[in-house]
Amino acid sequence: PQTIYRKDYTPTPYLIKHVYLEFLLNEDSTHVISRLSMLPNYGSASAPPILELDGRKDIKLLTVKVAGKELQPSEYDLTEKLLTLSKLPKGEFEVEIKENTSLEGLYKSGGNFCTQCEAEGFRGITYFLDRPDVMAKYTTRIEADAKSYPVLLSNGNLLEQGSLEGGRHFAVWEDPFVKPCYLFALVAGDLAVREDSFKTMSGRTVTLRIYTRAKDIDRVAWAMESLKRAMKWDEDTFGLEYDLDLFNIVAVDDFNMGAMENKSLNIFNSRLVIASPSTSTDMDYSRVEGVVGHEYFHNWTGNRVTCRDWFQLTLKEGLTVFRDQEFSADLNSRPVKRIEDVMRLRTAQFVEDAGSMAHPIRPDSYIKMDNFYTLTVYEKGAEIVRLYQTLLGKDGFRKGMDLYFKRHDGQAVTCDDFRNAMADANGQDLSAFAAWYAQAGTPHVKIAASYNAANRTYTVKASQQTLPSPGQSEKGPVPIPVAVGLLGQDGTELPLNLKGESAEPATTKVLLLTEKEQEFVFTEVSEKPVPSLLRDFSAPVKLEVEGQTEDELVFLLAHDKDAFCRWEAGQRLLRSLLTSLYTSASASKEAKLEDRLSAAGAVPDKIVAAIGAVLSDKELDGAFVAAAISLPAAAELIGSIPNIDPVLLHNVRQYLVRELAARLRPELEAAIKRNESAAGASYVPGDSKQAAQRAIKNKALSYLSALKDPQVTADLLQRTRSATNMTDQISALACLVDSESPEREIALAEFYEQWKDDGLVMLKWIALQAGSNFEGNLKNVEKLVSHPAFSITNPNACYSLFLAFLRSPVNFHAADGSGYTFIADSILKVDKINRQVASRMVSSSAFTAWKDYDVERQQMMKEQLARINAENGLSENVFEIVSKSLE
Ligand code: B3K
Ligand code: ZN
Repeated sequence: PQTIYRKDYTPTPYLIKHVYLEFLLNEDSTHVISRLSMLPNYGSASAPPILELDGRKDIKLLTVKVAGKELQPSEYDLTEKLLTLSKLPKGEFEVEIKENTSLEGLYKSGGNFCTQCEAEGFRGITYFLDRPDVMAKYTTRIEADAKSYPVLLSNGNLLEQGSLEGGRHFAVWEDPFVKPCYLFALVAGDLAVREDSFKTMSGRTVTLRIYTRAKDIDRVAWAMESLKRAMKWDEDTFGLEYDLDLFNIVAVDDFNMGAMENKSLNIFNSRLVIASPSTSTDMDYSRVEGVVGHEYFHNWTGNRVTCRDWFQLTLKEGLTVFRDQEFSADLNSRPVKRIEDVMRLRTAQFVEDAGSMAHPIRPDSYIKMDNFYTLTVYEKGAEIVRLYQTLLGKDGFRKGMDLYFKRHDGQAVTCDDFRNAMADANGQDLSAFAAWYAQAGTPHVKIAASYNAANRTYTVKASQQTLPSPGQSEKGPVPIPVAVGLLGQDGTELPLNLKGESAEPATTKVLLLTEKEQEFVFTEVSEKPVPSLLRDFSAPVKLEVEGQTEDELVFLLAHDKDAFCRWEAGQRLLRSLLTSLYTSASASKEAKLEDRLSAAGAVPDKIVAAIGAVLSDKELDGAFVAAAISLPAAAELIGSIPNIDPVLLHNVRQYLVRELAARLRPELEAAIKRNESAAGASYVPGDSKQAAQRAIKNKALSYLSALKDPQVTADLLQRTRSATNMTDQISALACLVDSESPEREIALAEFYEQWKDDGLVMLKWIALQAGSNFEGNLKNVEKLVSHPAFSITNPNACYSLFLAFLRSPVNFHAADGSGYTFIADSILKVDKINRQVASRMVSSSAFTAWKDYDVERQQMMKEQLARINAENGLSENVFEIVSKSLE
């Protein structure tokens, strides 16, 4: 396989002014005619260079014409991946290609034709300059059988449609905006539609349409509502208006990713469009809102201004994730949204950034671009965009965005262009931020602070270090804004004066750490404060606070005004508690875990009381409380404890859950009672208050379920039956599936009977069982693979089953290696069907971070990696990740 390097970028010798495409869709083959108006881009002096059009072996070329003249096969060069034309005319000319295409790029889902071109799928449809810096206008004519494919869609405006002989019909679409080919889309099928409209800030009316299969069409109201809110939000927040008179969303069941932002024709994974209270959880609702927003926001950040090359992917993805995060924060609880985003970053992106696939948000090389649609490019990329806003303020950030669009509308640009727009609009030098784009790994920040009562000064010493990652042994400092507050003994915020700074006192100050080590001094500090550090998670770093005591953390958990830091204080308490429990548990593996831990009086009253106080605080947002009483994920500890035994860690974690549940039982029961009313009220989509009530109630239930009290178990079974919405129903079921009991079997069977005809709900049923943590569940998971509710050709089903299994420490990491073998077998099987799904299975697995585990498991994981690597006909996608993990 060939590695592509960022440093090798060269401008394209030709551009394309206009693309005319004609699709003749048939059941067994699709005939494509493509007419390209070529523009020279090589400078007038030289002779026309060769033109290399990207393609794929499954396209069958019929004829090529250059400037109206058909070429003989001897006059062009055709390989598996390229069609090369030479002896081309000077100036502009037309290339016409006729071919038959296979189902790559253009494929069928549920009987309908659809496309997925990003990153490099367009070359599977026709020979083309398949690179994002070639931006053209497109006209597309589609012809198909009228009965099987009544709906024919492409980008832009409908120009013409009509019927043809033989029961066929056609439609012609024209997109007036230039775009790269990865934003091309076509849909042909039998689809139901729901229509609405949006009036833009300049008074234009935009028609909005959502297409699904007929059976799903009455469940798209929330997606439509989310779309309208997103359109309004982008106008209000960034002054960005939609630019066409039509916006389409099409839902399909077979889709590798969440959704795709094709110009005016978004294609979505159906699980991110279809929602109803009885079939979707609060989490599903907020995902639909977030992703509908995300794809819509791409219209400006991605489509109007796109990426020069794929290494710049974070230019559009990091920025658009940041935009969808802000959108959701504005519409719901901002603090809770921030906490959720940080959790995801820490539990998944930090792991990726420390593993064998670690890469900068702007990677230096790749084998398959599809492998780089990562948490790093997306979520860490969003954090880097957020740094600008933290530093420049919302107004400064907006100025930067305005300048970015003013300079680059209609262009394909780089991450440097974005940073320069931010810098120039604010008259600031942001060149040091380039390091964030170049360096992989999560920086570790250490802070030591001291109070000088005589001088009334508070000195903050900060240092930073980033560990080496593959291909990057030496790393320098990156600019890190650390937002700081200081709390007085009564919990109020002290006014902050920073030495050497003329700004007004404030209760939060941002310290910009640019060196390896730096010192900041606060003056006129009236008393010894408790510091509140990295407020709102002001940078994607790991923070260590020297000398921070349990008492300080308990104090912050009770008093900090910054919701993130308040939550974080609790997480720090629990993280260090889990670490010390784990350490004592691993010291003597023979005795019974429970006895050893409880004999040591292991869970301090102080911590139980602090958690109990949050739980009982009626003033707090229930979603915040639910997050604050949740234990840190195992993923947050793996990597910080060398050679970890993940099963022991799981057992220690479960011990702590039981301990908290037993000692806080009255508080938990009271919280359930207080919030039970949400179950009675009828479900209102997007009502955060209701959702918060469900969140705290269901969190409390999950604590109680750990007690294995027969009464609780009976109550949970009852709840799976009487729930009036999916959030409550699936939460109760989740509480039952982690251990073997008759109630578990009854609840699963009843749930199946109730929902077996709903594919999306069945995905949840599969995931719950596949992720179950009782010993020996692998045999059930193997049965699930041949269950009629599962289909290995459906990407969602694979994610529900295999990715959920990867998250079961007990079974995936089973000491006999059976979980590793099962996953390796499954990866090889899926790779033959869908290489993108297979590579997601590898990259989501602990295989890429085997060095973090105990030596026995390291050995077994390496064996499986080697076995996958040796497979004949392994895809380049899987090869790239497996081979990097073996290095
Ligand atoms: N841009 C698409 C991702 C395409 C994935 C290609 N393998 C979804 C998104 O980020 O909006
Ligand atoms: Zn995106």
